[in-house]
Amino acid sequence: MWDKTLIKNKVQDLALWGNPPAFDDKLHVGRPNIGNRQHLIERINDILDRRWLSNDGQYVQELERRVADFVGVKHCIATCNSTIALEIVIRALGLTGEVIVPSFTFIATVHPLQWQQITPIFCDIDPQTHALDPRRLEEMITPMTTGIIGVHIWGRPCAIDDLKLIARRRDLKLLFDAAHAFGCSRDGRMIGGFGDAETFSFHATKFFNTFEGGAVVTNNDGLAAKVRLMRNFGFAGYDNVVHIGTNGKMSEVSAAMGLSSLECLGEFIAVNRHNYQLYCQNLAGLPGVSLIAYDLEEKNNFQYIVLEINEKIAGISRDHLMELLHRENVLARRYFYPGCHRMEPYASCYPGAKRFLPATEQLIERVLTLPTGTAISDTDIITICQIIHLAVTHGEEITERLRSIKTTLRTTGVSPWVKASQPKAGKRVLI
Ligand code: T4K
Repeated sequence: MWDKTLIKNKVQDLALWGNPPAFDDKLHVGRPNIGNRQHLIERINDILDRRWLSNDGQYVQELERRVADFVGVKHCIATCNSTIALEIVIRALGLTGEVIVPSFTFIATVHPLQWQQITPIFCDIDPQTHALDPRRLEEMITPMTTGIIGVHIWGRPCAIDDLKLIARRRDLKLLFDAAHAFGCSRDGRMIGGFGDAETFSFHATKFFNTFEGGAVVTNNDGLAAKVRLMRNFGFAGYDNVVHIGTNGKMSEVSAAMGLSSLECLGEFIAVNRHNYQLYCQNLAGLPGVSLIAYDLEEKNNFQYIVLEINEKIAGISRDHLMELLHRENVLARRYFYPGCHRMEPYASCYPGAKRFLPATEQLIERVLTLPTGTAISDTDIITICQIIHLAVTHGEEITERLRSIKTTLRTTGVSPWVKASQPKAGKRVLI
């Protein structure tokens, strides 16, 4: 099935040793999908003609209605990004003291707590799901605990029912960071309607984007009203501030992008699904390399292609594989390394956290995320898989060579990659 003419099929061909990379242009994880360009431009012209650029404009209201309908929730409050959405809803829910969160997540799940002097208590994950492990959760609860934030990491629903049971039993608020999970379902029900509230990210790097943006979604009328107030400084009308608030509003141009992206949502998901299947086919059976599975009975957005590298079996570490791919201009990412508990201010504030996080500590050394989305072609994917095959087939040899080069660099100061800075010979065709 592979196009043999594109293969880098010998270890000595790798860009690691100064050869030209497999790709002339960098392939990014998180390259934005662009929706219907013509409709976007028409909407932007309309915004400019009407001179209504922000503050609960008509496109924001339309996007909120459409997202709420799509997800099947009563309320959607669009925000300027999902970090602010989290900050607002955490405050609106009255969370204080300690809140339980995974460490294996993007830092924006955690900062909104610390930002409001709430202590994040890092709980370990289930190594199978990469999400909060309910079996570890209860032991993290103290009299100071007021809530739990579950993360639907990679768009796969976390253990919603178990978290719900624990939250109910221990009288805790339950919030879901659904930044990755727009368009995903659990038991046929769309993510967005679970817990006290959920938050989405519509950042440029998400498969559905509003340039920057996010939303709080909830079925709780009182909470929705509060979040709406807080998003706009607490204004209840001209000159009438009735609540603490911030500026969390989404702009009209962002909403226009959102509406144009929504029109193409099915297409984006179909492309992501196709890419995922292509990666699955082309990486199948590779020892020590596994691709995370999505439950195909559910709705998925397939926006993350996540590999787990078991160095002992693959013969090459995740970091060496990433380095090798970067040299080929494949900018694979090791999301969510090194874990929030190892980042500041958490590493200094809670230096003992890692004792409770063995599964997290193991996973953060293994995970590698690959490019997908509408900006990448089948040939790109097949070539990436070919490079990974080459790396794993010759894992020990590459590892050994890399180590000795790095030792030379340390001892002599001479860059082993000096050839890489020579003028490029263009894309090479091998065999
Ligand atoms: N909760 C979770 C679980 C999250 O994952 C996130 C965000 C949040 C909360 C907070 O959501 P927001 O407040 O952002 O709405 C990126 C995104 O910036 C971030 O939104 C996302 N998660 C995270 C997983 O990925 P970085 O630091 O990796 O971004 P950066 O600048 O390295 O960009 C990623 C790649 O995308 C690069 O290779 C370049 C490419 N890119 C990026 C942009 C913005 C493009 O090709 N074009 C672009 O316009 O965080």
